[in-house]
Amino acid sequence: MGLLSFLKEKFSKKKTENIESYSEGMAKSRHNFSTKLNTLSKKYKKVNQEYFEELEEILIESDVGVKFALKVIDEVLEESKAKRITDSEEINEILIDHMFNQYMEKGEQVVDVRFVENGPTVLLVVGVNGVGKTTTIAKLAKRYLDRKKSVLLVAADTFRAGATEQLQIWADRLNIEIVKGEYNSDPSSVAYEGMSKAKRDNVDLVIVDVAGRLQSKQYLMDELSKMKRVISKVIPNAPHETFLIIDATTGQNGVVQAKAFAEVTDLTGVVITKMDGTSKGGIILAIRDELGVPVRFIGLGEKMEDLKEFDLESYIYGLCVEK
Ligand SMILES: Nc1nc2c(ncn2[C@@H]2O[C@H](COP(=O)(O)OP(=O)(O)OP(=O)(O)O)[C@@H](O)[C@H]2O)c(=O)[nH]1
Ligand SMILES: [Mg+2]
Repeated sequence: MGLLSFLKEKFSKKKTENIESYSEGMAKSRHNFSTKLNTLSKKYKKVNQEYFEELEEILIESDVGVKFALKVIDEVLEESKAKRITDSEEINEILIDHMFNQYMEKGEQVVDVRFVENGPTVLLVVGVNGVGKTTTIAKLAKRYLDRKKSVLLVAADTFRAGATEQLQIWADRLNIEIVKGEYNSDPSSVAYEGMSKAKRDNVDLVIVDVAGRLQSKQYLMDELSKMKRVISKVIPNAPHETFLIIDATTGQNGVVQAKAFAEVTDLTGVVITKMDGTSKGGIILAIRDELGVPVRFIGLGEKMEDLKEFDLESYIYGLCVEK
């Protein structure tokens, strides 16, 4: 049995809350991908060269990236030849299997922040303006507060007017403390202050909101390495996690951003926001393919509870199966 049949059976028996959110949040992506796939298999009962060309187009249009699309299609061709399969619906099942496996094979699967045993765990959150950093930080803070962890926020995004105030609003709502600097002050000194306070108060989790200004790679590298140096001076081995936030609606531009950040700093996770606002949900596969870094969470809406753990099975189901 292919993965798709397995998932249909699994989730039809038990509709988890997660699967409902994925199904709902990924409706646009599903319409773009799965509807086209079904139309294609109706057009070609038996597959041929043209079928695979159109399939490639569908994959690329869903933003999985050209490299990923070609790789997966090669695999599907090989398997279908070896097994002498020509039925297009069966081929589509094989395609989904390979998309899933590609993600799995790329590296580790991990979702939650990995907490260190002693002292504060430091999570850096980086990303360019407007991708959803601040709201994601608030959602993550809430998640760990609900799990009885103490959380401190550090507003090291001092470059955008209003960024600190926004984080302050969230800190007030969540009733947690925040360390912040003046507008345009040195982000590293805010981070230093934040780490000192985290250590003094022995908080469990410190989340640092960092501006990712992409003027040039050298600039970004200098900025991030200075920040990390300062942090590790106060808390050895920190930051323990660095999450990059990518806005799914930016498509291939998001992939370019991801590559740029990965080149200058060690990312331990990616959070993909605004999945509900895009029809190109393949971006998750593209980023995993390019970076190998695990997707930790995905944003499926603007509300607090819309930040979900990334689950590959739910994602594939959301992308492929009409409710
Ligand atoms: N639909 C949807 N909207 C989201 C999601 N995540 C964030 N947003 C919205 O995206 C907008 C920008 O979010 P912010 O958190 O302010 O982004 P930021 O990266 O901190 O932005 P700057 O501080 O301006 O650089 C807000 O209107 C959020 O409500 C999501 O998963 N789905
Ligand atoms: Mg912000």
